[in-house]
Formats: sequence, C-alpha cells, structure tokens
Amino acid sequence: MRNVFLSAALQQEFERNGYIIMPLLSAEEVSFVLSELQLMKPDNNFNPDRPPNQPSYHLTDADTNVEYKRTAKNFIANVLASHLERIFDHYKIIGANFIIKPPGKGRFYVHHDWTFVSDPENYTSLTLWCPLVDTDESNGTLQVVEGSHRISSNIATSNVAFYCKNIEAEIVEKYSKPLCLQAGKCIVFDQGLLHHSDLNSATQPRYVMQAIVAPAEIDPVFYYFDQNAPEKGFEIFQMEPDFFIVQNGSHKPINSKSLGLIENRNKFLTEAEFIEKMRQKGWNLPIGEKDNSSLRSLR
Ligand SMILES: O=C(O)CCC(=O)C(=O)O
Ligand SMILES: [Fe+2]
Repeated sequence: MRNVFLSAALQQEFERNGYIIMPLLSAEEVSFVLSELQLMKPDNNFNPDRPPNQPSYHLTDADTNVEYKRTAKNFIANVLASHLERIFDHYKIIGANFIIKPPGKGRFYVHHDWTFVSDPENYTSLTLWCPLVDTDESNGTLQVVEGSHRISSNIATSNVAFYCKNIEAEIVEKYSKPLCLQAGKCIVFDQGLLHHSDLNSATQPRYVMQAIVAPAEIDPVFYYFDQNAPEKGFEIFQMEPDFFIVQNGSHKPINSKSLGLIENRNKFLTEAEFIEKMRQKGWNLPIGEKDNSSLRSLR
C-alpha cells in the first residue's frame, strides 16, 4: 500500500484504525475561513431544503452555482496547501467542500466514501474533515467504524449499493463511535472507512471544511454506474481537475475520457459476515447496544 503520512507514527495508527485525528488549523485560520465563508454565495444559501426523506445538508459539490463551487474549492486548496505538504507524503487535492448542517438538519447515512483510484488494492484516496466549530453528538459530529477500512473491495460511487446496505441500522446502533473534535482539529480517513453522522440538534449551524486527497502521481477516476443498465458494471472515467465543479456526480460524466468497463462485484454482507471480516482484521466487535460511556473522548 502506498504510504500516506510523512510521520511513521501517524502512518501506523492510520493503517490500524483507518483514520487519524490531528491538529490542523490555528484559531486564527479557523476564524479567517469562517469569515470568508460568510462572503460566499451558494445558490442554496447554505440551507438546502430537500424532501423530508432526503438528507438536508449543504455540500459544496451539490450546489448549482459553478462560480461558488470554484471559489470555495480554490479557497480551501489555498488554506490547506502548506498543511498538506507538512502532513502527507505527496498527496494532492481532488475535491473540496464546505459541509454545513443547519440546526435540525443534516443526517448522513452509513457509507464509505467514493472510490477515486483505479487500483484500490494499492492506493487509496482520503478524506480530510476539519470542523470550524467544536463538534460532538449534539451537533451531528462524524461517527466512524474503527478498522472497517480494508474489509471489502467494493467500489463506492453514486447510484450503486455496496456491502453495508443491509446492515446500516446495526452499524449505527452497535459498531460506530462518535469522534468529538475541537474546531481546527481534523480527521483524516481512508476512503473505505465506514462512517455516518446524525442531525444537528444544536441551535447553531455545524460548519466543516473537507478535502479529498489522492497520491500526487495517480490520475483519479470516477466510477459511473448506470442503474438502468446494471449488467454493464462500472464505466471508469478519467477525472479532470475541476471534475466536481463542472460535473454532476449523479450523472454520466460529459466530455470526460472513458477508460473502459469493469464488472460490478459489490456484494452485500450480513451482520455475521461483517463481524467475521472485522475479526479477521483483528477487531472483536462488541455484541449488543453501543456503550457510549466507554467511547474514547478526544477533547
Ligand atoms: O460531515 C459529515 O457529517 C459527514 C461528511 C462525510 O461523509 C464526508 O466528508 O465524507
Ligand atoms: Fe463520507
């Protein structure tokens, strides 16, 4: 597996757990990002309204204002440039978002992040998730299944189901843990780590700055799955640098280079199979309800 971090200690922790937590932005940088963010003008005004059965959070890539998306991505890339150099072993940004949960909104269902590498056995992309306000369960912080990052080789992308589909409730109830962060700290996680987050039940919005990074030497790819022709499997497209600014991640890419088709081998796991796969990786999962008293506090 291609190295991720410059620090050997971080690399070791990342390989075992699928994520690490570390300080990222200073208090001044956090205030700067929050104040610049207030000047940006997404079409949904950071407060999307979706039907009650759909998650309602602001995600930069899902906005319809291309100008705003470009400004936000360039801004995040500038803020992160020097930090990425000191943390990662030659990684580049392939996507960047503000993720904002207005009060009472913003659940993310259990998922792992989309696959953006053509050789997932040897490479991974990563998500860097940096809250700009303190986060805990009350405002819908990130919850992760520690160690779940290399238990399956399923391809994740839009419009396709993958292995956790039938066990989402069990994962939320029993196997994930909330990570509480102070503003400016960040979680960096493997694209394969299972995670989710709850509604923001606090009175203030939950602001997060996020970036997706990939090894500098690889050409990231987008796996397109056509629900109307599932027998075709995935069509792999090269991702141009502004892919998420100009493309709609739910549709077939327009004017991107196709690299061919691969079979869809995604297979749903039962809870017993999930537990067994985790056990094979050295994780003995607790059976029964989550015991929140034993969860590690990271403040
Ligand atoms: O912000 C959240 O609560 C979830 C974000 C997420 O799933 C991601 O950044 O990959
Ligand atoms: Fe995610």
